Amino acid sequence: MAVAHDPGLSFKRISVVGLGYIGLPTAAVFASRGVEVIGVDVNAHAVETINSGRIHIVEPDLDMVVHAATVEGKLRATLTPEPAEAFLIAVPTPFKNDHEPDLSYIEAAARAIAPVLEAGNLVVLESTSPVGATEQMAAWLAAARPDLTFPQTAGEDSDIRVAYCPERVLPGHVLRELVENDRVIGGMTPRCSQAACALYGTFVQGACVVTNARTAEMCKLTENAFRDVNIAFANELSLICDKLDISVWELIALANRHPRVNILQPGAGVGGHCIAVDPWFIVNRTPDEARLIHAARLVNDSKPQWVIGKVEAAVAAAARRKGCAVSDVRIAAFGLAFKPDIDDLRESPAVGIVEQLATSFPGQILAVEPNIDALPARLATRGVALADMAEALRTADVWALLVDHKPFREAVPTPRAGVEIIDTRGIWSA
Ligand code: SAJ
Repeated sequence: MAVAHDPGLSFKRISVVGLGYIGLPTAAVFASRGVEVIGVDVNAHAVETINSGRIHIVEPDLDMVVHAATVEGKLRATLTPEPAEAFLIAVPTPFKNDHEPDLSYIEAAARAIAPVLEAGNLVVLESTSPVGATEQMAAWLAAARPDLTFPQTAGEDSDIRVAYCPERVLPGHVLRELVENDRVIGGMTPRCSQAACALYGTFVQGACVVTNARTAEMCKLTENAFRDVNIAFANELSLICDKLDISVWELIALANRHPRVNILQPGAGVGGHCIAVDPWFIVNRTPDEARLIHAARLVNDSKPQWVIGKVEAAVAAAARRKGCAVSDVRIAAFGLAFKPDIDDLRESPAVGIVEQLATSFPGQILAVEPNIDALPARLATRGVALADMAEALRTADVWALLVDHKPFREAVPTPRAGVEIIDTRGIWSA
């Protein structure tokens, strides 16, 4: 149910807890709409950087918005929470070794804001979370503040309103998607939802669609699990086609001509901070039921190892053809980021592939990554060299295309005689 924003409810001073990839853009967008925003983070470097009008993360145009918000005095960062009308919690929710969700950051944030909560406040959880996390957060808050009432016991009459409102923005397009995307609002009671709708109505142009907290939690996980399953289908097809000597790129293009078929693209694996993580929150809670979602995770997680096997075979073939030792074969890896046209190397399958190859082929690897100036330490210390595209194409015997960045898509190279190509994205061999 889409809800009209209640003009009677307006927020003049809010607090965003966790100033990372979601919290900082959200804080900046609220501030740009004239709301006074207190950003809270445990990272002193982040707090200092933001207060000086700069940013500590990479996202197009975010630096300008944060700069303007701090200069106008609308955004201020601090290590310690202060009173506010609404609190948005956007802290990490990683998983532990056995894929058990780790809610310790949410617990720490709840305990940190509890002392400054006042009757009438709204607390919104935005972090991607397993089902039940919002109720758990409300329980932590209630335990810390027995003098206040919460929705789990007081229902509609609670002093504090609590809701789950997941972010669903695409890295690289965060500022636009924050404003334009529809927003799922999962209040613990209808009044909690109403308050959260009023809060997001400050800047959201998409619809604010109301449900309960558990459905909203599951909705976020479902969106990313849906994408993971679809990418796994494409990745599995790439393995099948390789075995059957069929071009998977041609196959997918042909199949996608069917009016109800829309297969995604295979790649070197699934990276980033969301799609490779969130489906595990479903599998962990319902292991017997989530069989397809689990299988998709395993398919996508195994793809980098398959690519490494292909590169190793290509190196052996190149050595045979040149009549040289394997250690004399030069390998070029094109792309290190976790997806095209960004500079984010964290949780990137390409980095893992190059790192493992560098152990097997020390001093033989050139990495071409047009979006960075220096290699991460885990590659530099293993003897990988950062090269430009022309040098890598001129000198390498094996070309491993790992990420389809724009420069690679736009300048499709003509292979030198004998060059071995492993094209994980189908742009140089399709
Ligand atoms: N990938 C493929 N083939 C494809 C599409 C993607 O191999 O056809 C790979 C990418 O190369 C990358 C990984 O999947 O390694 C994830 O990239 P992505 O662009 O699919 O997603 P993210 O992680 O950047 O952002 C996702 C988005 N979720 C969905 O599209 C359902 C975004 O809207 C979410 O807000 C974000 O996760 C999040 O924060 O949860």
